[in-house]
Amino acid sequence: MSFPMKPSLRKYFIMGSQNCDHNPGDILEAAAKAGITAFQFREKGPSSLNGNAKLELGKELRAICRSYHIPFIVNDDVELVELLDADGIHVGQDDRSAEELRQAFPNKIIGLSVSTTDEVDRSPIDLVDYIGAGPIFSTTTKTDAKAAVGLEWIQTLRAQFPMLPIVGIGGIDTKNAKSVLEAGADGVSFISVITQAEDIAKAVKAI
Ligand code: 3NM
Repeated sequence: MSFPMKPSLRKYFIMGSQNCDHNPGDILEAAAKAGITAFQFREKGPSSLNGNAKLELGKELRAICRSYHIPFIVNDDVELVELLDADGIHVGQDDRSAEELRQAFPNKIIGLSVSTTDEVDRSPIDLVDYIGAGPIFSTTTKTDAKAAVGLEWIQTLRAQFPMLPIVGIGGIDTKNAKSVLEAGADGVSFISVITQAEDIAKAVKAI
């Protein structure tokens, strides 16, 4: 199945079990029902799952995305992309190269994180389907996140790449999401605003 890229980035939810204090499947189901437009399975960091437990959770989350017709993107795990027939893969600067991924997955979505001009200069932007720009605001969700780069980073990228699908990430919530779009992003991606929401449907709609 293919997905139109820019509309898919509009409300892009990211989650792994380490972000959840209750059932991840229930959280994703609620978010999908409320209107997220893409999902990234990011099982990473302290207390995340490995091996078969990661695969089993991935199968459950993959099935939810299929039933809501939203792209299921795996963070930095080529084997899992294949096992789950994911719609795409998202990588950071220190992960597999975009060249290698494009060769392995000619028809899947490839997303790449970029935080600085140097990283842009070193990246084969023409080989990826979208870029993740951040952290826009400060975040405590990713323990090794860099310092916040601010909305100016979106404006810089948009000026350099007028047509490229861009999604902002890092510290995005119901109050500041609009400013990220106004700065030129096609969408926002977020973890804690949903995983820690008292009312997931309300939070997705407010974004
Ligand atoms: N990547 P929250 S910031 C996974 O800057 C991730 O590349 C980032 O979580 C980057 O929405 C981040 O809770 C964490 O701030 C986003």
